[in-house]
Parts: sequence; C-alpha cells; structure tokens
Amino acid sequence: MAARGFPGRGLPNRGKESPLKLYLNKTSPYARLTMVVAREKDLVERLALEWTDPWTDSAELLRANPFSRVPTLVTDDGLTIVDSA
Ligand SMILES: N[C@@H](CCC(=O)N[C@@H](CS)C(=O)NCC(=O)O)C(=O)O
Repeated sequence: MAARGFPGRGLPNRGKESPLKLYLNKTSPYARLTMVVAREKDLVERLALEWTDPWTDSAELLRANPFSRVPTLVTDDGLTIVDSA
C-alpha cells in the first residue's frame, strides 16, 4: 500500500542531484509539513527518507541533531537544518 502524502517512501533517491537526508516520523506533524514543502518545491525525488523514532535516542539522529527531533534535514554538503516552523 502506498503511503498517503509520502511519495517515494522507502525508495532510494532517484533524482540526479545529491540526496538530502530527511529524518522523519510517521506521526510527526512537523515532518508532514516538511514533506508538503518538499512537494511544493519539487524536492521529493531528492529526499532520502530516514524513518526514525526520535524518542529512542538513535545514534545517527543524535549525531545530526543533538536535540533528537524530527524533522531533521541533512544536506549533501553536511549542513543540518532543524525546526520546520
Ligand atoms: N520546532 C520543531 C519541533 C519538532 C518536534 O518537536 N518534533 C517532535 C516530533 S513531532 C520530536 O521529534 N520530539 C522528540 C523529542 O522532543 O524528544 C519543528 O518545528 O520542527
């Protein structure tokens, strides 16, 4: 079943440009907002989606964002962007 509102979910990055790694969670309204903006900006194909539970202290998410919150976006040159709103 396709995930509503999350096109490309679980698929590897298929865009020609470098992937943007987005840590997100199914229940997060902030992550959903980020996906809406990504769709509006035609960036969905560039996203490598990392489904993460921010409450389990994932080492990978903590490295990207010491506050362990989703959404967290890591650009191809290593810049981390947090706070969707
Ligand atoms: N100001 C942040 C809020 C993000 C946020 O609170 N995310 C929640 C999930 S909805 C989270 O990751 N909580 C984990 C925690 O606070 O430990 C934004 O706009 O993105």
